Amino acid sequence: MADKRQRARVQGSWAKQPPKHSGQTGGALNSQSRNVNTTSGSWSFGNQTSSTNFEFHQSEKPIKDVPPERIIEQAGDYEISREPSGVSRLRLRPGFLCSEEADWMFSKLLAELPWSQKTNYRQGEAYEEPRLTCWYGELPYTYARSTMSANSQWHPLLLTLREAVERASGCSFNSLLCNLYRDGHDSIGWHSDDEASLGPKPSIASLSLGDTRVFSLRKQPPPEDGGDYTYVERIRVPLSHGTLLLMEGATQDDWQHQVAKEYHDRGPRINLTFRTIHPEPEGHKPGTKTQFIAKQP
Ligand SMILES: O=C(O)CCC(=O)C(=O)O
Repeated sequence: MADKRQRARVQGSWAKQPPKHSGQTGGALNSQSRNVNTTSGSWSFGNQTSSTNFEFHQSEKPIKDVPPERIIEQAGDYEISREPSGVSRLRLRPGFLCSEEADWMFSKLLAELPWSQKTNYRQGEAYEEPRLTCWYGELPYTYARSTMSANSQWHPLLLTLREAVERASGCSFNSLLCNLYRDGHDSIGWHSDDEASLGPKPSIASLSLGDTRVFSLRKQPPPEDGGDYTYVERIRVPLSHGTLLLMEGATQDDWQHQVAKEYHDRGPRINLTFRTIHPEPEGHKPGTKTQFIAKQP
């Protein structure tokens, strides 16, 4: 992908072969075409002599630059985009938990939460998520065509953390998705948390414990780019032990996020994402995207 982004800096197109001289008959390798005086370039294959003219034409499309990746690592509130859909904002609080607190909480949650590996579905194919998860909330949560059952047996430490996160963020949360990345090979792919059950413009609070991993965001490309992410804005946010990150406003509409695999050693990391789940409207298919609801009268 980096290579593709690099190559994308140079744009242009090779012109089609110019029209053949009038009166010319036969295929591309007829005797007249062999004698064309080539000024721009020619190719020949073995002792087969053929010539083809090429001219370089600058693309009529404007040359686009690949924006440099932005790194956000200092505490603060960051407006990352402003679109018709609204403002997307990140709020970063490294050291939200001091390291001693974060140390014992990490050990306790690693040992005491009911971690398991979930099976998801993509284009009808089952795959095991490359991380362990568990879910807390009065309502179930469906994503990637598989459902985590409602679980109201909150671990007491998670209730304490929920209160602390609610105080810091000014939001209230009724649910929690816990992720355990066992090592650097565990990951979560590009996605937005935009299931209809999260409601429009959800605020999501993410608390990290354990080894630092990079949380990456990429902007949704404009419709004319047909799903090509080559030129989109990108942000990296290293999430260290005890860091709180809030995603707000239109972030789930206009950006995707991921935690990519890493190829050097990483220790385990727990990520707690506090969310609010709303009951699905009647007749609504669980786990489908927000747009579905937006289209309802
Ligand atoms: O582990 C993280 O920081 C991100 C988790 C995440 O993207 C999610 O649970 O939707």
